[in-house]
Amino acid sequence: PKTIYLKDYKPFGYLVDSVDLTFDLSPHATRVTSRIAFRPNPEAEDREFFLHGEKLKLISARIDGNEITPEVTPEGLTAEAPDAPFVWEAVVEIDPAGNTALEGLYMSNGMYCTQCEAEGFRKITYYPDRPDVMSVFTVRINGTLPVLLSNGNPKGKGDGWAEWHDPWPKPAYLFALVAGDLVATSDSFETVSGKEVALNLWVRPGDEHKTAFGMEALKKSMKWDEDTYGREYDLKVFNIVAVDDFNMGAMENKGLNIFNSSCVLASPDTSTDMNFERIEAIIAHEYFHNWTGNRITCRDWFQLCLKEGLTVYRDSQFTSDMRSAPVKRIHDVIDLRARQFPEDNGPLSHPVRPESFQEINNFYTATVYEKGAEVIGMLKRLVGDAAYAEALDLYFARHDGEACTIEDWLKVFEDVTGRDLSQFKRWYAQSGTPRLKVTEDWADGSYTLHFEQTTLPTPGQPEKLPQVLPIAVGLIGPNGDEVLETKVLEMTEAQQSFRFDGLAAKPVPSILRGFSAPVILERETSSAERAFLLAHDTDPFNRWEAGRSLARDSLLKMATEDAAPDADYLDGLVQLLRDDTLDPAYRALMLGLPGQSELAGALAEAGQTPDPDALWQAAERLRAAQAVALGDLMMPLYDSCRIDGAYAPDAEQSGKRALGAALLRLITRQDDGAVAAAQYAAADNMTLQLSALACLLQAGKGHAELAAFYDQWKSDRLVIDKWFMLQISEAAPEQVAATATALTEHPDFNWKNPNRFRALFGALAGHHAGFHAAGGGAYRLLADWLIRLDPVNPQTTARMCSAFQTWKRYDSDRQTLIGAELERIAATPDLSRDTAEMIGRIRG
Ligand code: BAL
Ligand code: ZN
Repeated sequence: PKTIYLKDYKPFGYLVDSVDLTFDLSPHATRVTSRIAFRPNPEAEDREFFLHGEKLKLISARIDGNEITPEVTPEGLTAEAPDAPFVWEAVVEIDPAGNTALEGLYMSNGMYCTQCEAEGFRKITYYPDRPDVMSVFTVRINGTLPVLLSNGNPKGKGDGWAEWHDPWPKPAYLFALVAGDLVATSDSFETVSGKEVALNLWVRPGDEHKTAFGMEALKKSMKWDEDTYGREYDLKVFNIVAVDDFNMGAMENKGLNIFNSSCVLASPDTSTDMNFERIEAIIAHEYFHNWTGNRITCRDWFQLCLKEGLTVYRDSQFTSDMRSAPVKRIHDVIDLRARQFPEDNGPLSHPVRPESFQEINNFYTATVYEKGAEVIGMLKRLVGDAAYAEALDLYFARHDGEACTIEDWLKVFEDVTGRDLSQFKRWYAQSGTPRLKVTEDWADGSYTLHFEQTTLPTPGQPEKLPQVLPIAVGLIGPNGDEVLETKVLEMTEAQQSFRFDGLAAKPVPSILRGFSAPVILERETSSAERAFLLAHDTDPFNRWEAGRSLARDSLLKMATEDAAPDADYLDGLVQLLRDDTLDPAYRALMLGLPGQSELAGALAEAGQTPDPDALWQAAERLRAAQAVALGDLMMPLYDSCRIDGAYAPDAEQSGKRALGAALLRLITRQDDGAVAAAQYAAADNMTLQLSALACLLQAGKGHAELAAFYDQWKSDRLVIDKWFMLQISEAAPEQVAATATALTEHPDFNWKNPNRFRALFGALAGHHAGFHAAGGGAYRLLADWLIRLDPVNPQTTARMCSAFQTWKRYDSDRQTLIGAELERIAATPDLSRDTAEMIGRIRG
């Protein structure tokens, strides 16, 4: 496969003035007629007329009305084109019903829909399918299905046809078409300048009761983007469609967002609080793309973080404003450590702006998205809120309608602040997570913090340079009072010290408040000092972090030295749980333990080989110790989490249910599942039902409830995804592979549906001790199914390969077993480019 490099970027030889498309829909033989007005691009040197096109049957091609015979390859076509404006016309035939890869135009449950990002449009018709080619689109759909949708504003419709016109120039990756037997929940939004926007959320008949929350989330997002970023919506209509078969979470097509049904459909009886929060965030994310992604798009796919990092940052701000900012920050950091850190510190490590790829689909990663968002958070911290707002205004004013680069993005900050951001730009170019080592000095009222940053080599990058690190620091006096409020230290050197004078006594430092930079902090401290911060830190993130690091160190010592649970940790935890002034959601987070994979990573980092069984046992013992330490506190606290009145998926209620669920896990260890069974029986919403079932399964009980759950929900595909997932995630390690194998034989295991495939294999790969259980049964099972899925759906297969990315951490037996599976996948004939690239990188 060909490797594509950022440094080779060249503009396309032609500009596109307009695109007219006509679709004659038919499941196996859809005709796509295109009429495209091209003119020479004065910025381009090369006039080669190459149009991307894959899996297309070319029926006819014309230039200025004259039939031509282009040179066609599996990647596209080349034709002789004039060095003057001309009209291209082509007719192609495609097979949506045979398109199982779910890229381009495909069918899901009798409905036509599209996914064009990143390079799906080339499977619809011949086109310069690259984000820097922008045009207005007019679309006519001829088909017998009742609802026919495309981007932009409706232009007309009649029996068996509809026309749409999108006045905003866009790249082809934002094209969308939907045709189906759909029903809408409709509403409207009046924009800040008084324009009325029609809002529709389209679903399959039977799902109407799951649309209300999504619609409210959309309206909140529209208002928030006006209030916070001054961004107004720009079309007469905004359509959202829910689709069951979808590779991603959702897609921001202009005026016609398409959502994986799991990321938009919600109802209290079928969705958990976490589902609701995620749906609200994804609706916001896709809506926010209208400005950060659509109106200002990416010049090329190397710039993906330009839209994704910024839009993730914006959706995290939105969630912080709608819910609890500290809780959101903690959730984000848990997620970053669970998904981005392993990527950044393993064979798949790549910069936020990659410099090469074989298959761009493989770069929709936690690094591009979540680390990309962290980089924006750091930039905002460094320049301040006011300059950030000014820079964003300038970005929108200067680049509206353009396809931009990270250089354009940083330039608006440089112009607004006068700062030189060339060193900061390393965050986009340098991969790997920086380690930040901290030591201290204390003498004569002066306290000095010494920092040293290093980043280990990553694939293709043996040498690393110092990054700009905003380090938010506070100091706390021995009596627990804060003696220095949060101050942002700006570290730019490999080693740097910061002194604080005039202190009466040696303070305790609270470093990296709010997780002000995505680094691994290394500091030798005592349990007592961490317990002190757990009790006194005024920064909610670092207070949580103090507890988290106590738990982590205790677990590591328990796993490797057979140590007893840390008493300081347990004492501190009990104090916090008693504190009714603290938000229940925050207390629930305090009860959480670091993930097993995170612990394995910490051991590997320290040069030790993680033993998955020992880590599992350590977590079991620490949970048991938590239950003993909390003792009589648990039941009254659990009871206090009960909610009288109607269910609402808001921050307050979901915080209480989260704390109740965390306590129920501990209570179930002591009462054999009595309280969990009672909660299950009385549950009137999915959050309570599922958390009770999880506890029962974990205790080796709940067989009757599991069967009843299936019977109750067998016609709800999203709930059945949970049923698949839960049985694996709550199984004992030695049962995991067998449980997963049995579930692959269940009649409801529709493996071609990405949600179902991910429910089963995501749970398998996510159960650390089960996935790595001796013998390698789970490795084999996953590899078997990746090999089976690859010819059907390369994108979902390739994503799932990352389950193996940490393989070099483990002992030689496990490495041999995983290595054999990787080799077996690599040796599969006709492996997709997606999977071949991933397996190649993972094998190293
Ligand atoms: N652009 C792909 C889906 C998303 O990030 O919104
Ligand atoms: Zn996005």
